[in-house]
Amino acid sequence: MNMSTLKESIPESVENNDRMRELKEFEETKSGVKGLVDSGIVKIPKMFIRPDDELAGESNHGRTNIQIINDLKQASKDCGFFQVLNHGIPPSVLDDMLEGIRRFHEQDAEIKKEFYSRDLLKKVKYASNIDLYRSSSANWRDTLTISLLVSDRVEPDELPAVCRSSTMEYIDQVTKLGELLFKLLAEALGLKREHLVEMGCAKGRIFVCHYYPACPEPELTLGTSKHTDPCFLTVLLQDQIGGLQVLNNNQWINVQPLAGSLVVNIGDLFQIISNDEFKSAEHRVVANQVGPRISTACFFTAPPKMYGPIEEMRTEENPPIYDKFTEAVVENVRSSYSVPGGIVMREFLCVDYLMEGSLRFSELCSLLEPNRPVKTDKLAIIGDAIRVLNELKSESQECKEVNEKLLEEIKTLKVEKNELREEKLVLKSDKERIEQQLKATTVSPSGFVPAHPPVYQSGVNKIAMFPGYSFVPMWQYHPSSTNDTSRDHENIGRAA
Ligand SMILES: O=C(O)CCC(=O)C(=O)O
Repeated sequence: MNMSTLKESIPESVENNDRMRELKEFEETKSGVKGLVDSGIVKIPKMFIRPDDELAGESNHGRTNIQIINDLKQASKDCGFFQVLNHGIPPSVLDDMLEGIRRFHEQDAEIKKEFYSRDLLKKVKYASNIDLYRSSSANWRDTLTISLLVSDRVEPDELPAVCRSSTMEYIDQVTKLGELLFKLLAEALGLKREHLVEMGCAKGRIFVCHYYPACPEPELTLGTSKHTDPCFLTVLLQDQIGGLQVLNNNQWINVQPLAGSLVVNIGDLFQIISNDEFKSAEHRVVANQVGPRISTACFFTAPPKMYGPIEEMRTEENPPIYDKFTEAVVENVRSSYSVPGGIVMREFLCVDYLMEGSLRFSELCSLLEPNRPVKTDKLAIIGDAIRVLNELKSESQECKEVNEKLLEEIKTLKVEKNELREEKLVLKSDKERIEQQLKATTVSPSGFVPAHPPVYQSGVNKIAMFPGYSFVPMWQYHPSSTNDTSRDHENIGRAA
């Protein structure tokens, strides 16, 4: 190989001058990697350090990518929980995050109170027991929640000042790790590496930053009650106190804190889309006389759309166990139980249950009692349906009776209307006749007075010939002593 071919063999992508200088210096030592070791280095040079996603996915201290994927697969199938080391997040980022949470919870109560809220739409809030009003007993725990569901960014000044920079850094690092885990888990399911990320599984994130104070009577309560996570995947950072337990083969197993590690567990949505290949396991945190214990869980969840077992996970031997459902259904079911819905939710979404009409029952329940938690007790729903049907039936009977009365009234009004119409016709023809008579009266040359009942005016010896006409003198009274009528027949002509 001559010099020109050697030059050409330097990859084109190596544009960065620093990197080129580092490579050349290394080359010039002509001592290789052994030379580096012999020189006594304690940190490996930058040129050997691979990108984050390759680090966790490929190098892994002598274990091949295939081995890692197989281990992930096994753990996700058997137990749904595993711990990761060499994940690429520097230990200082983990320590700072835990320290920041401690500072938040231990700061002046008045400052902390400004964040106290149960508003679901609030991005950053603090409260004791997220499910305080829904659970049967409260947990010995307070939580600062940072939700990146509605918007996938949080601005530094939205975070409490005491944990601002550590939290920003941790969110950033865990987001990247989450994407890497989804890629590896997709491969573990035999899917395309990008499949789950493209589905949006890593998009929505909720960080819950727990503070478990030392408890004077730990045997009487719990730090976190038994549940499964209603998300795709959870990445949990815990301090060294311990207390997290996972249920495996009906036994509570301690998840021993390992310095620098992160605990990962499969959530309900992952169990559903993997068609039960992966398990969403129940877990809890016991209360402790020693404390405080600090932990932070990042729930990876997804935007609302239809989910169901992934096409590739359904085969003839592996028919879908769950039907398609929307996040809204999940939310509905979840909200009817002590948060989170977990196993009940998965069972609710099971095809078998759907076949029995569970979903229909849930729809019926929402119709009967909108804005109330959905019941799953079918008998209770049927009871409600019967009650509402009876109410509707008696309302409909009342409506029928009112309707009949109204019809009757309409009939009477119609008859009255017809009578009025006839009367109107009679009046109209009367009017026309009178007008004609009137016309005839006005044109009569002989002073013909129309035949019409005279109108008498009391006390006046005059008669009104017709309404509207002036009174016409018809006769005058003369006492008989002054009037001689004996010759009237000669003096006055015969009446016409
Ligand atoms: O604090 C822990 O270790 C676990 C917390 C947890 O299970 C949860 O937030 O869902």
